[in-house]
Amino acid sequence: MAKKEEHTKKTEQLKNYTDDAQGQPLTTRQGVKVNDTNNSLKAGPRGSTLLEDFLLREKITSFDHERIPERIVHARGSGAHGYFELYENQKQYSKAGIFNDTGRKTPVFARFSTVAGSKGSPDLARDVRGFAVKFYTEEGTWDLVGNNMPIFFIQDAMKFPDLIHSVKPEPNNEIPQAASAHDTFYDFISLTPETLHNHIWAMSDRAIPRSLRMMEGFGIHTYRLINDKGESHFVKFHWKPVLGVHSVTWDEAVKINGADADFHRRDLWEAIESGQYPEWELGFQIVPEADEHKYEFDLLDPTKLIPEEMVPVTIVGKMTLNRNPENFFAETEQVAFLPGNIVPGIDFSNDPLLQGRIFSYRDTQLSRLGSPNFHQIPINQPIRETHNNQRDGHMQTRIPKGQTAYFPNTLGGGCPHLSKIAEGAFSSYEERIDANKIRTRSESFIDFFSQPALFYRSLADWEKQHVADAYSFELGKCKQAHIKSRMLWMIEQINSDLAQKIANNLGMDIPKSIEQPINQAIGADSNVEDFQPGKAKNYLEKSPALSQSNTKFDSIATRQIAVLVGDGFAMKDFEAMQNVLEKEKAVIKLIGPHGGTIKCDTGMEHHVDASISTTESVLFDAVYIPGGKKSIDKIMSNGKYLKFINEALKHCKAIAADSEAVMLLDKTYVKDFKDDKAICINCDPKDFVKAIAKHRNWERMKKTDAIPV
Ligand code: HDE
Repeated sequence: MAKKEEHTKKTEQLKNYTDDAQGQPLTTRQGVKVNDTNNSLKAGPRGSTLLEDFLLREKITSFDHERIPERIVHARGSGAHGYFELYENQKQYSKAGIFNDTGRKTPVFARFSTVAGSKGSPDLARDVRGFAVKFYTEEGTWDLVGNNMPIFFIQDAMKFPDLIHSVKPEPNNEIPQAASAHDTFYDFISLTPETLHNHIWAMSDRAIPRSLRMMEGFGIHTYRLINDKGESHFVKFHWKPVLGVHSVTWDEAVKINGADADFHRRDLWEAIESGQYPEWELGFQIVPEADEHKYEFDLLDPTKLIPEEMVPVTIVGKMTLNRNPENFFAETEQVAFLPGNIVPGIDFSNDPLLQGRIFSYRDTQLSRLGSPNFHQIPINQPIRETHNNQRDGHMQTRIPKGQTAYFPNTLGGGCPHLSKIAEGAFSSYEERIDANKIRTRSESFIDFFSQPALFYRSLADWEKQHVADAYSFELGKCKQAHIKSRMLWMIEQINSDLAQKIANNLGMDIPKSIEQPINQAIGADSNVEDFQPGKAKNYLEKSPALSQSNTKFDSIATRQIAVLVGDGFAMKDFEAMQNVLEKEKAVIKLIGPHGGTIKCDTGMEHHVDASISTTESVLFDAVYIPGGKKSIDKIMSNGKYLKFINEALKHCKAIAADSEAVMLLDKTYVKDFKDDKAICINCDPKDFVKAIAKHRNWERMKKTDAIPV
């Protein structure tokens, strides 16, 4: 599909900064035309090289300084442009233009990331995913910098460096990369029980998404919406993916990291290039001021979610990502998100994690991007004009006119002048606060087991199994028995069955008690007893919204279907399947024994998308094998094809085969799964579509352990 031209104000603005070298001569950075960029200036053909060579110096100096520090967290990321549209006016809650004007297309730039790994780490690490959106609104830029899980590991910004130091590669040997399965992380987690809720999410399938386009996003913190009467409502922001929430298995994740370390980045890029634009709906969970203390948890505690069954999510609009960046560095790398970027109509709550973030992000950009002028980098520029008396600094690219750079002034005509709130100026919500200055943690935050227990109870059996497997893998990689033992005790507070399964896998016993205090994230002069969690409370038996088994299963758009073929494959079978799959917008890839082209049984030539030796089963959502005796004979003699099918089977994917291809299935483990709902033999292609739309047949998991791939 052709790329649609986009005309958001941000796109128009960015066009002024793009360079296009098509048809242009190579010049120096000063504009001088160059006739040789291959050889340095020398004293004679064999040197030495002359200091005078300004062309060499310019080229090499620029190269020497190409790198900027990678983000301390969220270094590995992928971004895209798009827009946000509001469904219905939300003026009862917020006076923000973006939530008032249904006619607007607010430009956005979104960046998705892993947290722990370096910039070049693989996409399928078990990790939280960042979900950051910059809204270029008419009233200034609003950044909603969230994650794909609705809670965070810690309750106070003061603990962030500790958390990140524990999960990053260990400082003595810089091992392991992009992995939480190591002693320092579990040392910290086991001593800091506030982390357990986010941690169990990280052990769930949410930490290994099938696609960035198939994960939820959450603002996490409670924010405020402010209406034009100055009234405040608490709000939690949710992003719901139109394609539903889907994940891969851990075995796939590990293999994808080797087969295509850019799996998520490529998937996002290709979906947008092909016109299958990723979409998320934005939702509000609104809590009136009067209900602030109504719940069993504190709204200011970022380790707690508000179950959707207690406060429903109201969908208010949709974000569509429809344009890939022109240049990764200029846009995705240089984009600077700041939770402190808010606009009138939106305000902060006193969540102590959020409060610290408001400071941290601006600070980090100073060392990452090198100057307080980072807002002038094109991707970071607001779409409305900016005027103030902040001046100078490294890389100032504007030329502020006039004699004055202070306020108040007469010499500059009093400009830039102030605006009243009624004219759109920001003013902070006038919350009444009457308190002592105190360094402590609120006692209302000290419940660490209830919500992880709710999360686990709400999962389907197959999800629970994945969680048990993940804990077993992670703790199995830890070396220190005392850390694993402490973790087992903690997990038992969440769920005894889960703890027992993990203990069995570790070959350990769950300890009856552990060293006190359980919670060590307190001050030395605090009364320790006041900060120890009690048993898990059960204020809601289950929250179905937390389980991926209740997500959407209605589309196979952009799903990658591997069609395994050899020369002479049956065109009739293939065509019937192709027509139905393509109508549903699935992406069909022909996997041949060799690259180039391949002939079907009618003699027609087909382009081979990948030869079997260059691709892997884990990169696809489903497998189809058309008949054709010659083709099947060829495929059957190649073990990689058999492995391909067995792996798809093990990962619970839909597999379809027609006519002679059934003989091939009999050479694989599929022969033992013929009554499986997602094995489609000589079936109506529409049934295959239904099986793919289900994402996986997780029922199959009960029998797949025996498959040796
Ligand atoms: Fe971040 N975080 N964070 N974080 N975070 C950064 O800012 C920080 C937290 C999140 O695509 C850094 O520009 C502190 C919660 C995302 O560019 C840094 C605390 C949530 C991204 C930083 C948190 C996030 C970051 C590193 C505890 C979900 C990537 C580079 C108080 C609501 C944004 C940068 C992008 C990035 C600090 C906790 C999400 C160092 C101090 C909670 C999605 O400033």
